[in-house]
Amino acid sequence: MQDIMDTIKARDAGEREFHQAVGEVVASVKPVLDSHPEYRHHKILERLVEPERVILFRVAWMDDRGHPQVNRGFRIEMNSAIGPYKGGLRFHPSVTLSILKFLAFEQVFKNALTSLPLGGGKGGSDFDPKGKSDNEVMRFCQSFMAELYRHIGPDTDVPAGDIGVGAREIGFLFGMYKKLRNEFSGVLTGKSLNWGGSLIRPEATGYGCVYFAVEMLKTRGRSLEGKRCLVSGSGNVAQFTIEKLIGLGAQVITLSDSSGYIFDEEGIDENKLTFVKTLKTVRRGRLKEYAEAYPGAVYTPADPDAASNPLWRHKADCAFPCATQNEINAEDAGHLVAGGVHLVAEGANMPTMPQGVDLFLDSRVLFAPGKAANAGGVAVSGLEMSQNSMRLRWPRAEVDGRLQMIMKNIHASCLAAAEQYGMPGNYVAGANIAGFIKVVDAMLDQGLV
Ligand code: NDP
Ligand code: 2IT
Repeated sequence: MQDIMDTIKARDAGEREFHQAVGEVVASVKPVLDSHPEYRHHKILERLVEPERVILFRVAWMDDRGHPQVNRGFRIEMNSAIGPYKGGLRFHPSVTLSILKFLAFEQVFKNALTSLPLGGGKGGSDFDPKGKSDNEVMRFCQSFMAELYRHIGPDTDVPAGDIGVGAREIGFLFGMYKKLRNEFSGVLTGKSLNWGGSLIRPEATGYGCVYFAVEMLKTRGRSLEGKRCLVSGSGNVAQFTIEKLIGLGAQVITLSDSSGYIFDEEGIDENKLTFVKTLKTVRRGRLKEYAEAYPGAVYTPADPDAASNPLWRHKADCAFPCATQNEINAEDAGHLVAGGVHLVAEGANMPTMPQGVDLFLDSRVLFAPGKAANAGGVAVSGLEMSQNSMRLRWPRAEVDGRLQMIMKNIHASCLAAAEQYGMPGNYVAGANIAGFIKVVDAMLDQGLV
């Protein structure tokens, strides 16, 4: 185990987030390797941590002032043992190879947990859509796809959205793919409804995360009714996490963006959520405006030098981090536990740092790692692919019903795997082990390729 970590630290020097994601999985699957010598014999871990293919390319585009701009584009095709590469595209200035490799690695196990035939991948760019006009975003997306189109396809690699990539970007990317290939296919998911998208895909990650939380609470005879909930982020995942929490009678008292956070003691109701959706998705504004619209709420600007995030200091029952990676450190986790939080479900990918995860597990917090709790998004992407292949569209209730069933099944498989390997109730170990076994057995079946 130590050898693997030493090797990737030397070979992939500086890829901090990738090391973090691999470290967690490697630690979880040790008992599986101990009882399956064939996995070690076939060097399964060594093969898993090496992407099948990494594509890195220049994205040149013209801004509105007529100035050329250059960004970097990436697609990590991590593992195709159980299906075509599948995973989102992230457009954010913080994007690096390390971040996309960690996301692609997590995606492999997450996609296996959905029980759908989806391999793992991730991509994106250090392009920042903030402050760009629609025309600039369109030109960037067209240039990005002018390279990516030769590497993807409905049976090869099917990208979707992630941070900074929503319905607008998917539309521009799809338009360019269709023009270059002369093909109308299910090559991207998260498409708009009237040209191949699936009902419930926009809601899926947030709703799925709450469905997972409901399952965890049931194991202790509890429900979400009347629970005070902390949510971070205010994008796609946060919005629909809040929507489902409100629907199930919980009270949501926080949300955030990269500039600061809102504390609304009275709770975010449906009207306030509609305001947030319009603000963030249509007007692309800053959350600060929430406190101007609702004077009962308090806005606190983000302090990048602070040792901890004050959002996690509010007393609550449940927490749903839905913004980005490493947004809960050990100190934040300590505040959450001290403030009464007994459930944490990760809507974002890897929002909790390893020491925070350990603290939650030691404190018997019901803790759902992102690769289990946020798998509803990619699961409904898988259902969008099925509908595209059949040239059919399922009704809302059908997709939502399938999503609920998938989240229940993921919850059950995590618990069963954790129990089988002597770590009952540990959803981190359970998710890693259940996802790992499915992928590595497929790799062994397919030989050394
Ligand atoms: P969006 O772009 O819709 O929203 C992202 C939100 O997080 C925004 O509120 C944004 O603030 C905030 N944010 C982003 N980066 C940072 C940062 N570095 N520091 C502080 N705040 C930040 O993205 P999504 O909602 O789609 O994604 C959120 C998380 O969920 C990510 O971890 C993503 O990987 C994960 N995820 C997404 C899925 C999906 O289907 N979309 C599926 C599964 C996981 P601001 O408005 O200021 O940018
Ligand atoms: O992290 C994720 O699972 C996503 N961004 C969604 C991926 C997808 O293909 O729908």
